[in-house]
Amino acid sequence: MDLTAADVWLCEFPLVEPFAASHGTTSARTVAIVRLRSGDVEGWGECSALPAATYTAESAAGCFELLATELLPAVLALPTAADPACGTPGTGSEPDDELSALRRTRPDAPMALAAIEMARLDLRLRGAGRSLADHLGVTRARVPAGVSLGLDTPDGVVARARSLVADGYRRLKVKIQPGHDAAVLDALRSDDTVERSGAEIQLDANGAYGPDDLDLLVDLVRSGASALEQPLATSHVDAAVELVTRLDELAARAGRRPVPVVADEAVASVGDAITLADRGALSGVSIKPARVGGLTEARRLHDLCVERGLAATAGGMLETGLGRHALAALAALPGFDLTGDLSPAGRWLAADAWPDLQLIDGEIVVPTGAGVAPPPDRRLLDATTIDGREIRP
Ligand code: OSB
Ligand code: MG
Repeated sequence: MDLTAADVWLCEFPLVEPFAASHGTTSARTVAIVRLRSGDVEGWGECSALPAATYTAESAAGCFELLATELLPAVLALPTAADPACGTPGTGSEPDDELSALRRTRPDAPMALAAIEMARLDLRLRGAGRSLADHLGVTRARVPAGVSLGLDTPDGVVARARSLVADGYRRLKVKIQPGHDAAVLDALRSDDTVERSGAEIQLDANGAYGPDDLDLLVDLVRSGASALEQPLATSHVDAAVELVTRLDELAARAGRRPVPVVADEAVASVGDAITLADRGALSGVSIKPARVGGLTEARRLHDLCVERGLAATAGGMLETGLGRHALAALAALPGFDLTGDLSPAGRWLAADAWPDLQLIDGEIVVPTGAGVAPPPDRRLLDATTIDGREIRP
């Protein structure tokens, strides 16, 4: 399957509302999209880097440029796959070896490379008439839906939470930072509508706390948080060890499973997760395909979490319907025991070129069509395009 052309777009999708986290506020979703062509067959890939390099060092526009000038020209020179049936069905972990040289020269571009990996996989799966869910060997047809809430006042968070539990969500991941934490959680826990829904409340700080904040973080767990995602900045490994230890002790006294300290920004690879797990600095991982360089590494991280008894959650990046389809298939693997960022793209995007995930009775339907996702509506894609390039071999 030789590639005949590649395209990359920089698109801007309007957001339903701005999304605020301790690393910054996103007001419109600029996103880089890749298409690979082999004759009549197309493969699409999303680069989930955010509009600005806040969460990680990559940005959508920076990735667009890198893809157009360096990565896609290099990819056009590679064979797509020796085996058009994509390796052994159901293992999902066969390495895309042809990409490994590029990964070594560009360790700083996991999100751009994840887009290429997704497009290559989509192309191969579409050619073989197989779904991503089948390729990964997933076991579930539906997964519990989960949704994130940006930083806001306690009243603002509660108002949004009420409408989200009415939509069927039973897991809310609430952004916190110093000054926007205990009061927000207390307001949620004392709201009748939210409490009666039985929704669990996870907290995500994007690394906004330090070693002096451990008492506060433990108190958030005492007040009912069901997970702490990246509470400490990635450099505070010793403090993370102490936090994990204190939460383990708290759970042992209560005879319960510990509330997990979930690493997000701190884990860029399976190697990072092993290092932190060996030190006792995490008890769960938010597995984001983009952050770790693609679905193959995400699958390996899932397998590691199962092997080590770590909590695993499928992490989102405000993706379009394309990235959200990939996330839903991944999240259907059996080791994802913590509800992830599994909301339709429409929770964030006011317009999208891709069909969206289906949310039914608080669950997301795992897509089973050929490829990673259905193809986009080209008129909508063109209408949101800021820049586009075609690359020929
Ligand atoms: O920290 O989990 C995060 C979005 C972009 C970058 C980082 C994060 C997030 C989210 C949104 O929390 C989750 C989602 O896409 O639903
Ligand atoms: Mg996070």
